[in-house]
Amino acid sequence: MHIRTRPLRRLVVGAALGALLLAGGGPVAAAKPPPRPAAGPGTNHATDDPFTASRTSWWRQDRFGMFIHFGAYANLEGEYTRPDGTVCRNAEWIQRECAIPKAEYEKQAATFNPSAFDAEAIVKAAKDAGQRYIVITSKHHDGYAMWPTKQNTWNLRDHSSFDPHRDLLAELKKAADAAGIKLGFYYSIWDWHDPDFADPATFPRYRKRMYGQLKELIDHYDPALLWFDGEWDADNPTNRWSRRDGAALQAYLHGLKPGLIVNNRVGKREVVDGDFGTPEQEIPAEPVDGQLWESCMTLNDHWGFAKYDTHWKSPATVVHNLLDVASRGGNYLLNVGPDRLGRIPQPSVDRLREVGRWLGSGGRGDAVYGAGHTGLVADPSWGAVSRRDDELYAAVTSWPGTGGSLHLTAKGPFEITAARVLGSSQRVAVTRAGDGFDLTPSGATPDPLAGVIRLTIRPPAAAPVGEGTGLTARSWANDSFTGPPAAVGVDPTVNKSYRFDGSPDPTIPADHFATRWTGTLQPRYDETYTLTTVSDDTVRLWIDGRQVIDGSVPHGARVDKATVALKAGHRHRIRIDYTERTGEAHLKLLWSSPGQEQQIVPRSQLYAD
Ligand code: H79
Repeated sequence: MHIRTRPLRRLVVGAALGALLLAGGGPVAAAKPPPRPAAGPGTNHATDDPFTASRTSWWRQDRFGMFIHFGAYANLEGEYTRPDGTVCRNAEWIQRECAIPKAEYEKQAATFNPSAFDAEAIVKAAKDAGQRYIVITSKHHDGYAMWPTKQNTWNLRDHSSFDPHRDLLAELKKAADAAGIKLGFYYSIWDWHDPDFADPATFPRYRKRMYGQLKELIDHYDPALLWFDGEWDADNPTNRWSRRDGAALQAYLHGLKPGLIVNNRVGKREVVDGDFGTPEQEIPAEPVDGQLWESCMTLNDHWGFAKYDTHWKSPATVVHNLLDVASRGGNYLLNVGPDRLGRIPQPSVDRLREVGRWLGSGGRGDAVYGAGHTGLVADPSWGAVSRRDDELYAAVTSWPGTGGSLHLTAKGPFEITAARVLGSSQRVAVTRAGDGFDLTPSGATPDPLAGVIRLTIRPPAAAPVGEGTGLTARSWANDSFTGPPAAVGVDPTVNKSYRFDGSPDPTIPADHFATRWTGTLQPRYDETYTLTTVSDDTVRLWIDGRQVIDGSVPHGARVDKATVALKAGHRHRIRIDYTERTGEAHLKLLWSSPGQEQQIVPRSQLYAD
């Protein structure tokens, strides 16, 4: 939002445009300004900061979710016997990878009858595991809809042997609501079944049906989240999903449900796409720069049910993964693949229950729920450390032998005032040692999966929350900062997603503009901060007159970082020069430090000239 605090000096082009609009018809005498546009010049599509918005609050706290891959492919249970008798194995990609003819895949789907799908049992399995949200495939790449969509007949009601009076997604929604579990839907953009998908001439027809299906999902099941996939460039069938398609879809969804959380595959999986990044089958070594994130992972080696796959992860591995993820500020979405009748495999249920037992005893969940990354300590080799308020949770996956200790490397100035092992009465001796602390527990690990030592800390001294109102923003209708600015105001935060059609002001067109932010930046800690910009097309950042980021060669969405020693309460001069040439436009300013988790630099710490 661009708040004007000073009279504007409009460019001639702006005045001419205004005259043109007036001449275009309508009551000229109307004195009221037109409502702010939802698109076009003057629009910023970044409506909030996902790192701190109430919209994303549940998701940031909950940390642990259940992914469910269930579709017509489950009916084959991972094996396809070709006409020549040979067997081809896969799971949710079986139609494509085993080259099953379309007619044949349709024929097998007609016998799909997940009569044993028990929404309450599934929700209970998630709840027992300590999972607080569920994301289920509403439609995978095979295009088969798991609800009675009105857009086509390639769905569970119209093309199966399932009870036509049942609706799995409605059943799951009801059970999830009753248990206080959030429900979201996976939806594949890439569609192998719809004949209109691959051809640019017919794609608009597909898109209309896709928008129709997404509206059905939102209207009928009110999902908390949409998890897109299949956005990448692909052949067989050709996938031309573009960044422009992604921007339009995100705006459409936002219009349908402003509180919706959406993953980055709604666009092209870039740092500016959606609300969160989606590392798949991997855990990033550090917090992901510039965006929230969630690692999705299988419990064996397949997403969909594969009857031959017994390569299950151990409960210890799952717990360790969850602890690693939480300590880096991410979420963990752990998959189950129900069988042809809709039952979660027993080995999955058993493992989930064991993970839940671990999380639910001794208050160990505090190391995960509502906990996040801390820069106060280095990642230890013996486990992972998360922070929740003024407590650190040292999750120990290799507990020391008798008398042995665990070293904690401190990266910021803090004290440990108390230490205890959760779910155990043993004592922990804390001594200063080398670059940090040694923790010496008096006994053996309280649990074979992992033990958690809760450390109460006196955090680094913080200056009070500031009284800033944002930075001065001057914007030009050219990309060279030439002449008088077209708009001057104060921006509470530097958090802009103009995308393709927006700009800083209705008088500034969507291409070839520039903004210069100036004022002061007031940190709350005496620490080395990492200042992060997410930019498209160019950015330059100065702190106290020294240039620390130079992204002046035009580029697509990109992250730049600078480390700068700042002084608590001191007001450091800041200047950001940003330009948009053509295409998409984005610019965000974030910070993090040992005492401060990554966030958009808040308004209270920014002061205008
Ligand atoms: O829905 C799950 C997967 O089906 C989907 N994303 C998760 C959440 C996914 N799509 N692609 N990939 C995962 C990675 C791509 C792997 C591929 Fe292949 C290698 C595609 C073709 C070769 C995997 C292996 C699928 C077929 C063989």
